[in-house]
Formats: sequence, C-alpha cells, structure tokens
Amino acid sequence: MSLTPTRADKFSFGLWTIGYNGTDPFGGPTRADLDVVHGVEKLSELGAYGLTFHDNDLYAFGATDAERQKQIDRLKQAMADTGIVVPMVTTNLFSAPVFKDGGFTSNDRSVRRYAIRKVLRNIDLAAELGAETFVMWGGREGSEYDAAKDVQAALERYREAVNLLGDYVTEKGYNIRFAIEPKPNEPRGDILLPTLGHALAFIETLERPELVGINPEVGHEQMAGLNFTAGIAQALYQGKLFHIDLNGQRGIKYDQDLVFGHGDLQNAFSLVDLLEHGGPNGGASYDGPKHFDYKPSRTEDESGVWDSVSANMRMYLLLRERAQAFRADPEVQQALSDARVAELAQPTLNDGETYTDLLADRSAFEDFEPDSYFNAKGFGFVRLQQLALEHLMGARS
Ligand SMILES: [Mn+2]
Repeated sequence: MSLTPTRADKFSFGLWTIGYNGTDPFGGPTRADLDVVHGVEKLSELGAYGLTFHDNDLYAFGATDAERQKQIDRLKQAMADTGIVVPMVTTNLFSAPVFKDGGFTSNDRSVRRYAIRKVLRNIDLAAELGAETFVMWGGREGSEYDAAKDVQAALERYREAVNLLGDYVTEKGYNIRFAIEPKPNEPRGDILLPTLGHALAFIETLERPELVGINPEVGHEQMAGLNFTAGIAQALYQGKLFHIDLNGQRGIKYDQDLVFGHGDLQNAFSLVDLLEHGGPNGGASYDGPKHFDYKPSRTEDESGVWDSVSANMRMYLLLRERAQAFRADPEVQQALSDARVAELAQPTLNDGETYTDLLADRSAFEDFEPDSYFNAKGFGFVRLQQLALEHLMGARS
C-alpha cells in the first residue's frame, strides 16, 4: 500500500484553499496571491488529480467578458498541459457586498434573480470544463436576527432556485449533479440548512431530488458538535454522498479549516475506514473525489502551502493504511464478533414474519427475561475501541 498519492486516489483541492493569502477578520494577507496556472502545475507535481473553484477564484467579481475568458483559457491550457481535471465547480454568492443578505434567499428579490443568473452562467462553465458536481454552499443564506428572516419563505425560495437549476441542467443535457454543503454558522449567525440532516430532509422536497445530494465538510458538522463519520454513514445509506470536503477541526469554535486529520484524528480514522470499506457490514462506500477544503495557516510561506497540500493527501493515505490493518487483524475480527457488530445487519423479524407472528412468539416477550438476559455480561466495545486506537497509533501492524 503506497503512501505516494496517485491520480487513481482522486485527490482534489479548491483553488481558494491553495490560493488562500492569509486574510482573516483581524488581519490582511501574509502571502502573495497565487496564479491558477502555477497552482495547477504544483497540484499535478504533488500527485493530486483535480482542481475545483468558485467562479471568482478564477476571475474577479466584475471582470469583463474578455478578462473572464482569458482566465478560463489559461486554466484550460494548464489542464491540457498537466492532465489535471476539474471534477467540481461552485459559485461565489457570498463575497460581493450585493450578497450581504444572501443570494438565493436574500430578502431582496432583484438580488435573488441576479444570484440565479450568476449560477446559471457558472453551470455553463462547469459543463464546458467537464465537471460532474456543482456544489452549493450557502454561506450568506441565513440571518443574525430571528425577526429579520422568514425561514419558511427562505426554504421556499431556495427550493425555487434549486428546482430551476435542475430544469436547466436537464434541458441542456448536462451531466451535472448538485451537492448542497451545510454549515451551521459563519459568516452568518445562523445559516439555512445548517447540518447534513437538514439538507437531506430539504432535498426530498425538490422536484428532481435524484439530481441533488450533499457535500458535507468535516469541520462544518463538527462545529455543530456532531459526529462526522456517523453523518456520512447516513448520507451513504441514503445514496446522497455526491462529494465530500475533508479538513480538520478541533471542537465547537470558528471554522478552522485545518489539514485533514489535524483536528479530531479518531473521527478522521473512522471516516476513512467508512469511505474505503463502507462500514463493518459492507454498506455503501465512496469512490468520488477526495476533496480537501482547508486553509493553509497564515503563519506559512508558499513552501508551507505545498507542504500542507502533501500533508492532506499523506494523512488520508496513512489513515487508509491504518484502517486496512485494523480490518485485517484477527484480534480485531474476534473483538468485532464479541461485540456482535455483524448481528445488527441481521433483520429483526424473520423472513415473512408479521406483527401477528411476533405477538404469538412467547420467547420474544412473555418468556423473555430482560433482567437476567445478559447475565451481567458486557459487549466489549471498549476493548474494540482500544484495538482501533492502537492501529491508529501504529502500535499494531
Ligand atoms: Mn470550512
């Protein structure tokens, strides 16, 4: 098992990640701006396969048509020269002042119409570049004040926009699916569709739910105190993991966007195990792009940016190696068996059994003795967890 990234690993990076110049709410840039062609060349050299971007990562908001086309042409040439692909494109509906109350759900109707036009134009570009996933992160779709936003109306306007986008790609014949990226807060005090669970429920209200899935980000779910791996398992179970944003976050605080694994390492281990193996009982796994949405810390110079690019990929590959060793260990297999992990995959009812049959089964209730059933015997979950951590730490091979 190689720790050198290859194209087959499908590692991709946002142009805004490698291009992050260090600006935060308290200080300006600490690094020079990155040119897209240089970024593509470095990603290719380091073993990534894909670049993703928001429209305004590639060309400035307010760029003329000629300036925009020049940047698109430069990107296309860099793709042709390196073999780097663009698997995902997304739209910036959050930076420009006009989006201060959101895009699809701004209280101002003219802003909403402009936002949809900006996205339609960007979908054409996504299709032209061969992207198959179009991410929607509604960072400004939210509010600070309950009285200032009708959330039910906002959901209806979001639904109206996504339905229109679904019509557009269908009628254009584009091979594009949409992925909603949830986040609980930041930059807004509260953001619409704050967790992957909210997004999954919303998708079922759409006219073309099959075209829409989710793009969950490690840090965003962890900012809400949620278990990312458990959420991803539900997304896989529901066939909605269209894309994923890997990074690191340490607890409930601002969005840190650390290197993958530099936050909650245990959760990163269980996540890679799930993505690669589909869970202990062979559920759905993930074979889409492993996309890193992180920020190289503003303490770093340009060489530190490329070191952090390699660190993301290496962390994933190390965790994949550790997860494979964990699954292959006979002691782990015994501990899994003792913990009855596989038994959960067995249906609770017998084949064809009805509630009438269950009611007639005295062993299930009348003769069942719950107080003495386990005879004080435990499941051994702690031992299993210790084995997992020893594999994560490299203490077992
Ligand atoms: Mn983030």
